[in-house]
Amino acid sequence: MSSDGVLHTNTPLIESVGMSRRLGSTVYMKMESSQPSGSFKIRGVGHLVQKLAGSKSRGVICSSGGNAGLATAYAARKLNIPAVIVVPSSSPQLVLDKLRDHGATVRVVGKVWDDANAEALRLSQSDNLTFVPPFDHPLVWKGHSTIVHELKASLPAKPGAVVLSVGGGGLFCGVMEGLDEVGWGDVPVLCMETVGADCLNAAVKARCLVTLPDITSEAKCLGAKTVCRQAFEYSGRPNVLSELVSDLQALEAVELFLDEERVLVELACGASLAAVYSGLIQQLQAEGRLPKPLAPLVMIVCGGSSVNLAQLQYLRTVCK
Ligand code: PLV
Repeated sequence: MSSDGVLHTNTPLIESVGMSRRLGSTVYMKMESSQPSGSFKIRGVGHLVQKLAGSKSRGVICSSGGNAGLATAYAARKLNIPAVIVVPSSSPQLVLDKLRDHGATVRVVGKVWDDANAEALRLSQSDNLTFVPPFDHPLVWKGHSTIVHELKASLPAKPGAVVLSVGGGGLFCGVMEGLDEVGWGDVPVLCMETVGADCLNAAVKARCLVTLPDITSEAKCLGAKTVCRQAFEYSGRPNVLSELVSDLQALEAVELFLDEERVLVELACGASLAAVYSGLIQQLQAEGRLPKPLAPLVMIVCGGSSVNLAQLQYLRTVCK
């Protein structure tokens, strides 16, 4: 915890020479992978837990694909309150181990995050625990919006675009809120998902909220079946783009990022990295959907802890 009582850290903003060379314009990486819980999630979850739970709470309960749970477990440990984390069976063992290392009680319920969420909501009432929603809450968005305030303090001028990954849409909502607050509301925002965890893209195409029948992507941390309403509403703005990559493109991006930047991130983050590495942004520029040349682009390296070398090898065998 920092001296001002905030649970997240102000993360580095680093120029990526490799990504800049590929894109033909400067790319800055906002290194959320270096947050104490391994992802940006501690910003929003930390803020919510501090506001709603505090040290008098009987405890907190979070439904998570992994990273929101880790952020909750970390926050609860810092505040000395108990944490219960409900994860679906798709969460790898390494996440369950990390959650227990933080002292959290772990429950594995259902196949995908939506199943775990229903159980967490039920337990929050029966056991009188403070419910921590991983993405759909204004306090979570407020916490995530600090990313943009840090960008504003570090960048000399407005970025050309911001690239981020979308699961349930909490990060997207927080970034949109922050952009509005600092007067950058017209900056293009590229929302990235993988095929099979594409609830925002499906909603954009259908022009209404859509519940996916299943999560078929290996990027389980993007695997909410329905995007939150606020994210859908932001997606109607003319400066918002929603695009998809395959699991394989996301995995190749994770591998290239590890080689070039020496940082290991999750497939959920690889979806964003693939926007540069797969040539998608260059294609959007060619189609006139993003400006060319582009002012410095900000890549939100959202991070994620559901990955190690063994998991990477496993993903090699299953990603298509
Ligand atoms: N993961 C959530 C939701 O899972 C969780 O419970 O951890 N990048 C990483 C590394 C993430 O872990 C997540 C969300 C996202 C991106 C997307 O963030 P969101 O949900 O705010 O759009 C089902």
